Amino acid sequence: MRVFVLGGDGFCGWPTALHLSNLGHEVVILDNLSRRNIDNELEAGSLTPIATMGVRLAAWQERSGRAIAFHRIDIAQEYDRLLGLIQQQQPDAIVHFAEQRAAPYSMKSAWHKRYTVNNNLNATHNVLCAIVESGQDIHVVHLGTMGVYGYGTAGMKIPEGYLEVEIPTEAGDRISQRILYPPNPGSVYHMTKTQDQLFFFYYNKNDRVRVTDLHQGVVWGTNTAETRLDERLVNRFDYDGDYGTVLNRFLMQAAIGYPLTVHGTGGQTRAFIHIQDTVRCIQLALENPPERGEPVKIFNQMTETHRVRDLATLVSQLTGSEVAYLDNPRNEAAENELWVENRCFLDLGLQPTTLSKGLLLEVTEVAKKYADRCDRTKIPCTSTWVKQSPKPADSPVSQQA
Ligand code: NAD
Ligand code: USQ
Repeated sequence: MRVFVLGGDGFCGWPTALHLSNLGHEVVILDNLSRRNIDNELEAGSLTPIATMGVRLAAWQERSGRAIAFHRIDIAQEYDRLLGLIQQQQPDAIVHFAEQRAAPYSMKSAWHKRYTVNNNLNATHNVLCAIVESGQDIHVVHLGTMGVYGYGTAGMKIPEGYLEVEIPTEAGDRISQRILYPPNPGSVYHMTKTQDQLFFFYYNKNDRVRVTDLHQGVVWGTNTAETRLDERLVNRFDYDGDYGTVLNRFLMQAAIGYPLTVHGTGGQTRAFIHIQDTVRCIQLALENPPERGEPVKIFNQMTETHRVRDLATLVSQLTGSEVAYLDNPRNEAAENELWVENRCFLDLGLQPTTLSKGLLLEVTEVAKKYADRCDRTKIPCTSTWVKQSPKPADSPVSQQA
């Protein structure tokens, strides 16, 4: 099938584009390279030396004999170009990764909050709007997040998107309804993902757009079967305080002898998935599209849950590194339980890459190999969720100032 991969230069998008191309699909990447520009803004970079898009695509063609097309386009801003590409190329499916995905980045300042909202909501809406305007029946596979649910459970497994509820009526009987699981975002970034869900709900109901929304946990690992084929295909590895995610940060910190940065007590429980399983899940989602008229399919794309402090202990046992318990820059529950239903992908044949199998390989294959590229000054998380309140204008301190 012909597949557009929006955000195909990013951490999840690049290995997905290669995986789909390797399977024989005709892949077209659309990306505005904003993630690389954010690296410039933050004066941080991938631990792995990622090649430019031109070099990446040439290396893939050389290794696999397959071509991937690339269009540099801002999905959130360039609606007419997006529509034109859809009309000309008539993709069977669009995999949508093209959003600003870091919670700490989204909380840095009012500018970053507004950028994240404008970028993510317009990108998702433009995709849906252009599909409808094109008149084509295109399957959208979107990368959402486990964070749309919040991370608490009412003593039950978080279902795959929908919750069956019973509501007492005024007449005294009870009616059953299937609703979207109540959203509970923990950052401006996560909030954009809860709003994406409503776009999907609406366009699916009104225009019968076929959508699969993948509520993914924290992704760990770096390489996949395809990105390992050539150094020029290496995937990005973020370790800085804004974009680095917790487990990959711990692995890199262990490799350079930096005490593992646990926020608070580390009692936060989160869902995790390896990048190799991410690309396999996208394949499974594309191969099992919803029928026209079927409601939005929602899958929980995760394979394990762990407490942050348990991950730190595990990495520390493997590597001998120290663990540092730091003030938590985020506004989040100090401790939570998390149970997640993930039968949909397991039933479709996903065989999870477990931490116990993949962790040590990741430390030696990536974190240690590229340790000398790390800039230690970029490790601390400086983005705080709640800014210090300004002093009241008439307080004695401000009067003195
Ligand atoms: P990333 O930042 O590495 O990649 C996103 C890509 O999208 C980048 O290449 C960026 O340049 C591009 N992009 C952003 N806005 C764009 C726009 N307006 N037009 C065109 N291109 C644009 O992020 P990632 O880690 O690959 O995440 C991809 C998706 O998966 C995100 O939507 C994210 O919310 C979701 N996700 C990621 C994780 C994770 O742990 N990385 C976990 C759950 C869900
Ligand atoms: N944490 C630490 N130490 C660190 C970094 C993080 O203790 O050095 C803690 C955080 O406080 C948080 C947890 O680890 O409690 C997870 O943080 P994270 O940065 O690994 O992940 P998060 O901000 O939730 O975001 C990532 C991706 C995002 C995706 C989300 C999936 O960046 O795109 O949507 O994971 S989920 O968490 O399931 O919502």
